[in-house]
Amino acid sequence: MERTLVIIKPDGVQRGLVGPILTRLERRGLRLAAMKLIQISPELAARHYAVHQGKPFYQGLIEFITSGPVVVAVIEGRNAIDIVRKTMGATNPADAAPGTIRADFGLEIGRNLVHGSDGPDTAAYEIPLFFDEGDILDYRRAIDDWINE
Ligand code: 3AN
Repeated sequence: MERTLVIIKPDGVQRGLVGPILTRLERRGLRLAAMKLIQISPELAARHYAVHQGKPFYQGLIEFITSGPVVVAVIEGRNAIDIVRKTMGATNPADAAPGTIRADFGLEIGRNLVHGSDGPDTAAYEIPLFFDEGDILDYRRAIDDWINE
């Protein structure tokens, strides 16, 4: 099983799309391992988006992600990182395939609703920024055998 960090960004929370976004991930069979509603501090945002430091959109990105509550979650499943990325769609909602979260709910790159770790190294870096190991629950659901062979 693979774990990935998902953030429902301030636009997703403000627009009342927490449920619909989580539903799309849950419906695929992915399992919630941890989740909370928080407001990200500028310091935490800087650590999370460290790779984007110096880029033209960096300041706006930090301001946006800290502008209101977000839902952060650890989501797990087989190939969870790639599956979540494909379910979210391309970074720019204008380029995202219909049926993806970003295409179905968004229009602009700076308001793209959701974040998902982009690889195993990124997930390993991002998850501990938001969760202690003890916050991440290891459990099985009755439906798991109907989702995974
Ligand atoms: P993703 O979230 O799909 O992994 P990244 O990691 O390339 O995309 O970018 C992180 C975030 O930075 C994006 N979710 C988006 O909100 C923002 N971003 C990326 N590129 C741009 C851009 N050219 N203009 C404005 N915001 C951007």
